[in-house]
Parts: sequence; structure tokens; C-alpha cells
Amino acid sequence: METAKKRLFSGVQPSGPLHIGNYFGALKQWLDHQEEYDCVFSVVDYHALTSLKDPKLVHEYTLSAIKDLLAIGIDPNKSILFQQSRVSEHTELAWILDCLVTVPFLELSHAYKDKVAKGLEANAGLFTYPMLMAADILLYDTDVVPVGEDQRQHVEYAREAAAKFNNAYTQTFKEPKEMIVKNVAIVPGTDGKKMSKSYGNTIPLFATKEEITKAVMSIVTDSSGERPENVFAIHKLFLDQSGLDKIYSNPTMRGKYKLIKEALIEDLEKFIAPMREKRANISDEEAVRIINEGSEKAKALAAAKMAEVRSKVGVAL
Ligand code: AQP
Repeated sequence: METAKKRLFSGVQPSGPLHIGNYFGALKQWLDHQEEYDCVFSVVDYHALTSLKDPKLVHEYTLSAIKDLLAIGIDPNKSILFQQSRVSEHTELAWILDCLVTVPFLELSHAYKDKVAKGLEANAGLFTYPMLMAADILLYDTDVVPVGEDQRQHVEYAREAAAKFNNAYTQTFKEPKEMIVKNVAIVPGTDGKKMSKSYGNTIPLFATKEEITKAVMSIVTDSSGERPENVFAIHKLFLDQSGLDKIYSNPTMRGKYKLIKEALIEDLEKFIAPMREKRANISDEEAVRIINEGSEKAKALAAAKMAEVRSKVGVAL
């Protein structure tokens, strides 16, 4: 007898061009699990409003993220790919969850504190972001959530929100588990801090050769050791040990940061060029058609779950 596949949910914010930190921290796992799991992927545009106020950019980055996901290999025939704002149940459930958690509980969020410390506006949306993300996950009876290490706490928040709801209103939501690739952890940006769309320190996933060169040449290196750690941390995403040894244990390369960076540029270009070509063949119309179809499928699942939630909290008359 065929057993039902487990549900996998994950999302990416269209808050800027996607970068290699997004890819190796999370998107690669989306691809690796398309067969094994029943996958639901979302471009979470309402999350992006916490940091992005320019409607033209919201539009551009949303369309761009959809194309990026299709170009890396997300297959709409295998997985649901949808736009968060098209499924209003997400913001509706987020409100109900907001009413179950306390301000001190949300104040523990590392991501919120980091972003505010980095100078991002401490708006209420950014503060309650974990409950919108919890709603994203819980609406689809999710078993696992592939995320980067930076988002581990957000999946814990989703788990706790599910438990609080189940406790208050009887069993309704599954408690999801995070799925994190151990040896990737957090991909550093060109400044050595977490690579982040909103920090201006990224290597874009669909960068041109010129953009790759500019980003790599700007990677901060310190002269204290023989190995430029920030360059190495990115290089090890692309090469196995023997490939790394050829560069980092090669006496003619040792200490020659420019040569090492040039090798990284070539390896990045080899990785990015075929995806860039595939992406160039995806039209806006095709991306919109695919996201429309996916959003309808997601809406049907979310609507069924929200009908149950409305009834349990007492608002269904
Ligand atoms: N530097 C990173 N290393 C590893 N994983 C990362 N992720 C993001 N940056 C890194 C993972 O990518 C997935 C999608 O991220 P997101 O766009 O939803 O949110 P984020 O983590 O906030 O990504 P950014 O780039 O830092 O965006 P902004 O600047 O808008 O906040 C997530 O699973 C994340 O873990």
C-alpha cells in the first residue's frame, strides 16, 4: 500500500535578488526533496513588506523570485509554488496566533534583534513576523521546514504557536520540525557577516560574470592567516575536499588572495551560468501563469484548514 508523503513547506522573501546564501542554506534542500516530500513552496511577499516599501521593487522582486525558483529547478508539476499574498488565510491565521502569544515571547527573536541592531525599522510587522511565518507553515499540516540556521528559531516559534493553539482549542495543528543542513550553517556575505538581501553584502544567485567579479573582489579578507576565511567559507560550498586542497594547500597559491579570489570567480561562474541561461528563457507571462495556478491550489488547502480554525475559535456562526 502506498503511504502518503510527508508535507514539506518553505518560503523565501522577495526582499531583494536571491543570493547564494538563500540557495545553499535553504533552496538546495527544496530541490533535493521534491520527490520524497509533498512540497509547498511560497514566495512570501507580505513578509518582504517588513523591509521593503517601494511597490515597484516589491513587484519586481516577487516576479524575479518566481523566475529564480523555476530556473533552479522547482517543478510546478511536482510541487505547489504560490504567492503568499494571494492566500489571505495566512494573515488571518497570523492574527489569531498573535492573540495567543505574548510580547515577551516575541521579544526573544534573534532575527528581530539583529535586524533592528542593523538599523532596520522596528515596525510591528517585523516584530510579529514569527507568527506570520508560523501561519505559513501550520496552514499546510507541515511536517518539515527546510531553512537556513538563521531561521531555526522561527520554526521553534511555529512549533510553540501550534502547541498553544492545540492546547487552547483542541488538537488542530501538526508541530513542524526544522530541516537544516549541518555543514552549511550560515553563509557569510562579502563583509563576513550573514549574507542577507537587506545588508547589501550578497553574491546574487543569478549574478552576471561582472557582478560575480565585483562581489568576490570586495570580500573582506584579513592578512593574519594564510587562508582568507571569508573566501574559503564560500568556496567550500562549491568544491569537495580535493578541489579545495588544489587551491588552499597549493604552495603557489598560499597567501595569494587575488589568485584565490579569481579561482572562486571561475567556480561561481561555472555554477551560475547554466541557471542564468535557463532563467533567461522564462517569460513574465509564464511565471505569472504558474504562480496563479499554484496559488489556487494553496488557497484550497488553506481555506479548508481555516474553516476548521474559525469554527474552533468561535467566529464561525
Ligand atoms: N546567509 C545565509 N546562510 C544560510 N541560509 C540563509 N538564508 C538566508 N540567508 C542565509 C535562508 O534562506 C531562506 C530564505 O530566506 P528569506 O528570504 O525568507 O529570509 P532571510 O533569512 O531573512 O533571508 P535574507 O537574505 O537575510 O533576507 P532579508 O535581508 O530580507 O531578511 C531561509 O530559509 C533562510 O534561512
